[in-house]
Amino acid sequence: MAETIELTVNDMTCNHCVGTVTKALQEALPGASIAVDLASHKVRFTGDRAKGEAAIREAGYTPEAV
Ligand SMILES: [Cu+2]
Repeated sequence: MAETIELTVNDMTCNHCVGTVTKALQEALPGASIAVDLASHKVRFTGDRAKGEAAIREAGYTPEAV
């Protein structure tokens, strides 16, 4: 069972951002379980933390530890 990573992405401000972050994570972590919540700015995914953080940064957002 893969570990679930939880991050805060405060510069994710609308549903377009949610879509961009979700797509970036899907591409970086094929087969991962991914949940992005706009209201809480929380991003959860299974798999490699560093890869997920890099994907979020490359998409133009700032992942922070919860
Ligand atoms: Cu947005």
